[in-house]
Formats: sequence, structure tokens, C-alpha cells
Amino acid sequence: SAFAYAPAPESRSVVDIAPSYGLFIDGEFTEAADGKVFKTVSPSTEEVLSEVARAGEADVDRAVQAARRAFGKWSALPGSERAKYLFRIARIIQERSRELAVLETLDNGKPIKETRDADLPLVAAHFFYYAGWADKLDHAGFGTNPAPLGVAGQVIPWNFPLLMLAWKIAPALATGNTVVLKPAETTPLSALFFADICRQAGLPKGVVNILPGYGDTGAALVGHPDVNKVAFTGSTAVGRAIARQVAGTKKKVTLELGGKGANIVFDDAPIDQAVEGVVTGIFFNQGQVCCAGSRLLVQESIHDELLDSLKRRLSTLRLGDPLDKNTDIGAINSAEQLARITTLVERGEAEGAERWSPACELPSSGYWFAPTLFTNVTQAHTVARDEIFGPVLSVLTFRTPDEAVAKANNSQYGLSAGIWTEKGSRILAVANKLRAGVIWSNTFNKFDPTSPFGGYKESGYGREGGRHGLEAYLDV
Ligand code: TXE
Repeated sequence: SAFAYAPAPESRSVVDIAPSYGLFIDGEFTEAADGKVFKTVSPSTEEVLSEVARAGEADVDRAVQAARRAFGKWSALPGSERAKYLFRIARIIQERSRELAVLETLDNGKPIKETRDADLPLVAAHFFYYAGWADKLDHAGFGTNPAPLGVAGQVIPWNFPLLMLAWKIAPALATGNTVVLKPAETTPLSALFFADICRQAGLPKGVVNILPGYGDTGAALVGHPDVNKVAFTGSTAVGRAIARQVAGTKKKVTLELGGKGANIVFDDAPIDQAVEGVVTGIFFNQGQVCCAGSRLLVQESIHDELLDSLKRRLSTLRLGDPLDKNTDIGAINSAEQLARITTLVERGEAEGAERWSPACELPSSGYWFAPTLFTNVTQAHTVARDEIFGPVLSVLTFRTPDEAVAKANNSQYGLSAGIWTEKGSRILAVANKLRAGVIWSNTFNKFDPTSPFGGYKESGYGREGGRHGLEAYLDV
């Protein structure tokens, strides 16, 4: 059966998780002013991992003032000096990557295979990449001596806790800004470990501040009058609220929001390779990926063959203990997210789409959802339009390249797309017509710190990564 494999779990004891954590303000861990705390649980077992201080308005103010005080000296350092700190942070992340991978897997629920081989290497790469820019800003094409903005208020989600932190903090520090970052309420631990890494690297106090908390903490940070730049990754609804909140202020803002990526498979694509790409596209991180390929657009002539092959492949995916090195599908991050996925999938069935999952036993505790396919899907179906943010793939068909493009673009979102074909000319022709921030061909969910990432349409605005990622933190 799909579950008969030799368990080789990564050891929990690799990482020391303290029973409680404070906020990280001005280089020190400290309690919240009002003494509030919240618990963070492991989504695969529902075990409480730790109790974490919950930042309120007074703490936000304290952290922003600390970042403001630190800004003068930090921004005045030669870029080569800031680079040294970033290189040091990158190296410590590499040295501690096993601890961090286990911690991230425990707090998030994603397979250790992913945290070990994707999240952590990308996190370190991001710091190395932006460390390299810190002394070259005059050559970035933004004019001589472009100025940092000041204090960056950053709010991140739970799907790639440490990677989203890296995407936000590395370019901010490289360009001379200081930071107050709020991790998501379900995944605060890796950000607090990162705070410790900042201390280990000798980063001057106040340059990075970490404030665990819920949406109210995020709103207080975004609304603080002494924050100059807001960077957000999360839901489109909260992104809209933030855009409203900062409208008419001096603050600059970048938003990275939802998606409904189309993975387009033409009839000349090598089927096995395309199936792997489709699986990676939607089942990586249980589909909790903003740029997931959640819509499969398959050319009608190969629909049956591709679906047969896809179903066979899904039957081999191993769902279970995220610390097991053989696990492909881990836990859903929270009970709330599981409820959202369940509601949308039930709506898909009610609207007449055909639901299929491989035989799959779900663990009795924790938050789990089996890999799921929807066929007989039309563009009007909710499962073809709304972001599900779970391991759920909606399959649609097309006959011509123009029809594929029209269907792929028929979305409020525009974050990602994939094209599977042997014809290079077709890749270029189709890619030029797709309205999406990132387009992969004959691969999917590949990330690289040198490439700008971000959305068209309701997927947000601004870019993270690459030279463009610097622009979000500079007055040009
Ligand atoms: O997101 P929220 P949720 C999508 C995905 C998912 C849905 C809901 O479709 O099903 O959003 O997820 C903070 N002011 N994505 O509820 O609420 C919050 O504390 C400031 C796509 O988890 O947007 C957390 O730190 N901050 C996505 C962060 O915003 C606020 C990743 C994200 O939480 C706030 C996550 C407020 N008013 C979800 N309210 C992606 N683009 O990758 C909440 N927050």
C-alpha cells in the first residue's frame, strides 16, 4: 500500500523549543506590555509547541521606535559593512539549517523533505543574494546613492514562514532600512529563532524586531505613523484592507496576494514529465502556495491519458508524519485553513464538478486533507475561480493555444502559470499573452532569488527578489 514504507523520522530533539518565547524588540526578548500570550501548535499532532508573547499596540510602538533609533546608524553604514552582517546571517542559517528545518516542519506541518531541500536552501540563498547587492546599490540602475525609506513594517503568512521572512528582511537590510516584522499567528517560531540568529550575528540592536501576534498586531503595525514602508504577503481581503489603511499616507506599500495559477499542458508534452510538474505544482506544501498551479488546463486530445497517469501518480503519494523523510504530503497548517478547504471542496461537489481522491488514510489527530482532483469543471465553477489554498486540483480542457490563453487569463488573479510543450516557439508565443507575474515552462514552482516575483491584477503589486526587489525599499 502507499503507506508501507520504512519510517525514518527526523528527530524532534534536533531543535530546542523553549516552553515560552517573548517579543524581540531592540535586541532583547521581552514580554508583551499587557502580558498577553498565545499558543502555537503542531498541525500534524495538535500538540502545543510553545507559548508566545502576543504584541499589542504599545509593543508595536516600542518596536517601531527601536527601529527608528537604529535607522540612523544602520543606513549610514557603508554598504560593504551591511553586507558583512547579511553574509554572517546567511552562513548561520546554513549552519543551523537542520534545526530550522525541523522547527519549521513542526510549526507549519509541511514535510521535512521540503523544509530541508527547498525552504532552507532558498532562505540562505536569499540572504547571500541580497548581501551581494548591499555595496552595489549605485550600480543597480536607480541612480547614485539611492536612499532607504526608513522603518519597514512587514506582515507575513504561515505557508513559508522563514522564506517569506527572508524575502522581506534581506532586501530591506541590504538597502539600509530597519525592520519590524509580524509573523503569522500559527507559525511564529522560526521568526523567533531568526531573532536569535540576528543576535548571534551581532546585528546592531533595533535593526530587526519581531512581533508575534494576530491580525490586530498587523493592523497596528501597518497603521503606525512612524512606519515608512509596508510589505504584506497574505490574503487578497487583508491586502485590500491594508491598501485602504495606508491610502493617503506617506507610506509605500507592496502586496503579494492570492493566485489561481494555470498549468497548461499541450498534446506534444512528454506526459510523465508533465504529470510530475502538475503534481509539484499543486501538491507541494499541500497546495498552500500563492503561485500553486491549481488549475490544470489540458489539451482535449490527451485529457484521458494524462488523467489516468495523474491518478496513478497520486496513488503513490505518501501522506503522514511530516518529520518522516519519505512523506510527500504533510498536514494543513490550521483548523481554520482546513475548514476553508473543506467548504470550497464541498461547494465544488454541490456545483456538479466530479471529485476524486486516491485511497488515503488520514491520521486521527491533526489537520489533514487528501490530495483531490476535480474533473468536469467549467470556468464558472467556484473551484475554477477561487483560491482554495489546499491540495485540490481543478481540471479544465482546451483545444487551441488561443483557447488555453483565454482560459488561463480568465481569472481575477495573475500570479503564476506553467506551459508544457516541446515547441519553444509556442512557449514564447503563449507566455507573451499570459497575464501572470511568473511563467514557468516545462517546470513549476521553481524559485530563484535573482528573479523578481509578484502579481498582476488582484494578485497584488510590487516585486520581491532580484534587482526589482531592491526598488521596493529605496527612494529612487
Ligand atoms: O490570511 P491572512 P489567512 C490566502 C489563502 C488562504 C486565505 C486566508 O487563500 O486560504 O488567504 O488565510 C495578518 N492587518 N493566503 O487568514 O489573514 C495575519 O496575522 C494586517 C494567500 O491566514 O491574510 C498574518 O500574519 N495584518 C497567501 C497575515 O496577515 C493582518 C498566504 C496573513 O493572514 C490583518 C496566506 C490586518 N487587518 C493566505 N489581518 C499568499 N499570498 O501566499 C490578518 N493579518
